[in-house]
Amino acid sequence: MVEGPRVLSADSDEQARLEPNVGPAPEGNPEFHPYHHPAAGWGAAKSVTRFLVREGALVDGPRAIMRMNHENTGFDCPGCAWPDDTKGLHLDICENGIKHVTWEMTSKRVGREFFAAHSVTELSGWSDYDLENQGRLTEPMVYDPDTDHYVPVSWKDAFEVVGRALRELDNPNQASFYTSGRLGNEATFLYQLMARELGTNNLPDCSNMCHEASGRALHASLGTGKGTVDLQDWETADALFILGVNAASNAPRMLTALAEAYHRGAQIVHINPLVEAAATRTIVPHDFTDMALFKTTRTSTLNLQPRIGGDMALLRGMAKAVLDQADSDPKALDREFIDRHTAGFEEYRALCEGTSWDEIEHQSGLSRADVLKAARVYGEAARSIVSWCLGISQHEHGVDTVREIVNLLLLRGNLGREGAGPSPVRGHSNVQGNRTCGIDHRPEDEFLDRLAEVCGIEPPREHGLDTVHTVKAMHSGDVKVFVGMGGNFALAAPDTPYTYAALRNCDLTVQVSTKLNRSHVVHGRQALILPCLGRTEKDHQRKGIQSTSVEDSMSMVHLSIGMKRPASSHLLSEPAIIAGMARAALPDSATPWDWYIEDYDRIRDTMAQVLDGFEDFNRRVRLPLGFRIKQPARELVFLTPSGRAEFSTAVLPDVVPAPGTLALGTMRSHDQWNTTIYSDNDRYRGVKNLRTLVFMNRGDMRERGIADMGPVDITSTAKDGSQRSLSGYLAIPYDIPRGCAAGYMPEMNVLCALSDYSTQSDQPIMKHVKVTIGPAA
Ligand SMILES: Nc1nc2c(c(=O)[nH]1)N[C@H]1C(S)=C(S)[C@@H](COP(=O)(O)OP(=O)(O)OC[C@H]3O[C@@H](n4cnc5c(=O)[nH]c(N)nc54)[C@H](O)[C@@H]3O)O[C@H]1N2
Ligand SMILES: Nc1nc2c(c(=O)[nH]1)N[C@H]1C(S)=C(S)[C@@H](COP(=O)(O)OP(=O)(O)OC[C@H]3O[C@@H](n4cnc5c(=O)[nH]c(N)nc54)[C@H](O)[C@@H]3O)O[C@H]1N2
Ligand SMILES: [Mo]
Repeated sequence: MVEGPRVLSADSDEQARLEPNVGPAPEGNPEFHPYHHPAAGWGAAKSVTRFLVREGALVDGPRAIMRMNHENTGFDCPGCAWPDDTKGLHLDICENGIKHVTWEMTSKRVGREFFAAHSVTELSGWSDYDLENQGRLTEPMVYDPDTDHYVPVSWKDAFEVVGRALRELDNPNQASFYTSGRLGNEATFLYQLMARELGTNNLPDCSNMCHEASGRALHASLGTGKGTVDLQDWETADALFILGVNAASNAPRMLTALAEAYHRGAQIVHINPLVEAAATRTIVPHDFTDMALFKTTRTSTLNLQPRIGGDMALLRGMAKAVLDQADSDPKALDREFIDRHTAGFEEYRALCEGTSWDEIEHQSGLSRADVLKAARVYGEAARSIVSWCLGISQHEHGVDTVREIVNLLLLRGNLGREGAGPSPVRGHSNVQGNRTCGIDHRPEDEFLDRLAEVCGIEPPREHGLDTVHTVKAMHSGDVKVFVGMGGNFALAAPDTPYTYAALRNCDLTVQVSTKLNRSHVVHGRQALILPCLGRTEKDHQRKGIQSTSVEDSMSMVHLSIGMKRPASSHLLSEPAIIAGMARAALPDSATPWDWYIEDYDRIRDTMAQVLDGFEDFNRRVRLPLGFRIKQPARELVFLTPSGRAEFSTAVLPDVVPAPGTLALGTMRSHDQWNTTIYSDNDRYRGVKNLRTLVFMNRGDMRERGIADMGPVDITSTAKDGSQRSLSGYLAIPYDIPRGCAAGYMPEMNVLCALSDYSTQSDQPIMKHVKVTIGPAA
């Protein structure tokens, strides 16, 4: 593994400034060998050990990991949002969670000497891997334009830089406050309070790129923005449908649930253009006997590979089959449920009848026989759960597709009872809690009313900017101050060069971070790096060690308490940083910012008064497993206009690529966390030492004269006709349907036009980029 920086080998400085170069230098030649081993198990154990050694965390790492995800005594895994196992050994951890924690606990540090030694222009030439790999940030830094270096600044002065910039704005809507889904609930609440007290709802978050579509769809159909099932439901379902998620890499703890489901005889249907590792077999990593005996468990009973974007047609086909079946077998439908709890059934039935099998086959890319296989599983199961992630949401018609999932569930009353319902797999560990606690650019009036009453502020009523529109507004100069509470906005957002230009056009960019990343070197005229405590670290405040709370994918809220000594004595907690900025920006504020920071129980007491479902917050969050936020839809209470669950009736979109073009999905490798790349390997897909790749169907490669592992150029065409390209990528022949291609984010954000967002959710279309691919020129 390289330790020194790798300078980008771009043709020009300008290109180096514009194109991300994310991964580490390859250890060797690119390799591709299809993977035939089970997911998790010993491959994962080996990979973890190598990683602990590399990060110098061999002692602290394992000790911390034993404290992870314990009932209210440890810290919450800062990785994904899969809920914690509530029984057994409490060893509910995974390879990627361990990597994630270890990455935060690294013994490497990036201090003032580092910034003195390297100018920002020099650092912009480093790969993203090398930036993050310098270790933990240790003290606040401010950009000095005269020397082009970051220099140390006191916290007080740093807050004053932010305060002055915000006070001097003509209008509070010239600032935008981004959240990445790591932020705990208490910090989240203070952050939105600061923005709204200032007078703006410009609260973009990573959810705008992630599950915005799911939230909007569930809201429209069921009157709740969240899934309705919990882990116990997963343990009692007869059929699990898993759509558009690479669970073995991105929600590895789901493997345990799948293996248990298989053992009890449940049907497990994976729907994904790629047969991912979770759709094969696993060795349950915390089952020591299985590990010792190399005993594998199947995690799938049926795999279907629709074309990219073909899910809605498949779901419509399944619904059509269920309705056909009902002609001869009335039990195929749950008529009582439909009559009592839903609206719009007859219209939906007519729509299904009017959709031809030809169209379903053409749009899904699956044969009628295959669609019927999935329909049969669904029809025979008394209790079904449908689970999904980005393969469903990051599409033009993401909202319609999630609503189609709900349509299908409603037909057989798969809602509001054990073992049944919709179950989106959320991304970041607290992305769901962020929304619950007020990060929303389109807040509801009732929430603002309560915020006004309890906190004594006058929150703005006008909707704010989301991620895409924040980039646009920075680009045009309408937003002048950007604050990033975590995350790596420069690389996570689409249209990399455009987003870079937008950030560089700001008067001030502020990044609250744990590690150095691209968003620090792509900055505004003034720039601050504010380093914060990580979730694994002890948070000392006046009234003692503080805890924060988080909400998982299944609406469980529990405490997280750090146990490690902070990476540096100069770090502040995220709540303290927010309070510092708020005091400086709002000198006349009546909000007791400092008093809140002394004891987070005080923040929670206020939250209990503002937020639905948080009554008695401080007591309930300290129950052994925390508490579950009420889910009205789960109780068959639908906060929709009709007071019922609403069928939707969208016609099938045309997702079939035009002749000569392909639909490209951007996704994660096994060895990365969003914009953080751990290595150039993608173990379960059989790739080593390579990220600049594109997975293609062999037929599509042959047709274009592309050799196996041959270099290609990729050109995307946006809705507005503009083109973007990447060159020198290697084509990997892969088991993926004709007309489809896939490669890695964030590199491929270069191909995603900012203007190509879904008209249904404003979410960037990251899974259906229209491209042409040919041999490299
Ligand atoms: N280790 C690790 N864990 C993570 C993350 C990480 O980067 N690393 N990121 C976290 C975050 S923020 C999120 S949002 C989640 C993301 O979790 P995922 O949704 O698994 O993320 P992606 O890697 O984008 O994978 C998308 C999956 O959808 C499939 N797919 C693509 N297009 C389609 C389609 O049209 N239909 C169907 N049915 N499938 C399709 C792809 O083949 C791939 O399996 O993971 C979270 N967990
Ligand atoms: N093309 C394409 N683009 C995508 C996606 C895709 O599938 N395709 N997926 C989208 C999705 S789903 C998401 S969620 C976004 C992710 O977007 P972000 O959430 O913005 O990005 P991350 O890579 O998760 O952020 C990593 C950085 O977070 C900081 N960090 C880590 N831990 C902490 C902490 O505890 N506190 C603070 N303050 N900072 C911390 C570190 O400095 C690290 O460098 O990317 C989106 N972009
Ligand atoms: Mo995400």
